Amino acid sequence: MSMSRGRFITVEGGEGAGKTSNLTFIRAFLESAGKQVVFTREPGGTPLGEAIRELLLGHRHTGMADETELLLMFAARAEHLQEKILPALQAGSWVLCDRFTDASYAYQGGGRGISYQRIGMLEEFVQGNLRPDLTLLLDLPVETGLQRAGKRSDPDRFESETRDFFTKVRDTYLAIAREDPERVKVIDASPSLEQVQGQLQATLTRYMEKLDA
Ligand code: Z5A
Repeated sequence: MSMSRGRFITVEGGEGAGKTSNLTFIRAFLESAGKQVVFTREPGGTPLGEAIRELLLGHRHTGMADETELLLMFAARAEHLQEKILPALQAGSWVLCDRFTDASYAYQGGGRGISYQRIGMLEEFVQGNLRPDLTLLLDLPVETGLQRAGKRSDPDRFESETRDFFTKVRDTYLAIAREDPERVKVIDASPSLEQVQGQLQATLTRYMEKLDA
């Protein structure tokens, strides 16, 4: 793609990591730096993707096969890339996405136990060589995250999982970050919101300085 292509930034994290609380901050920070930001989420981001999200998160299909879950994630992603993400990047916008393929490795791979190799095949098939330019991983101990998330009502199909599941999710995210430290920046999400946002600001500033250098 040309040099004027926008940047693709994803935000990841386990239960109660504070994605919602911090995404608004990240978006405002990028906009104040003069970037045109397209804000979106997975699963979802398009009308078809949001319909798939309802199937995935609702409790109507509690016994869904793990493979079905994975394929639905990638079906929503194919639509999202085609309809929203790629056109926005080509138009020079920065795309800020609440979760992306790292979540498939963490939840369907680590959590459900589907092999990373299989997930890699779908990644290749759906994305070709497109990967996020920068991923911000909000990390915190499972226990702290569950306590924070516990204050919300109506847990969705994933939020109803066990501690063991969320531990595997966290470990997988951290393993991805160790393997790809250039792309994935780990943000300690356990201190106050103000301190978390300080880390986010420092990481984004460094990232933009590097691009301009
Ligand atoms: N999923 C998947 O399995 N595979 C895939 O490929 C993809 C997704 C793409 C939906 O995602 C589910 O889809 C997700 C994984 C799966 N399942 N889960 N769980 P989602 O992103 O829409 O759902 P979520 O994980 O529940 O995200 P969320 O709503 O953004 O929640 P959050 O990260 O827990 O953030 P929060 O609501 O901002 O924070 C939780 C509470 O903590 C809230 O009361 C805040 O006020 C509080 N908080 C936040 N930060 C702080 C600090 N620093 N101190 C104290 N309290 C805080």
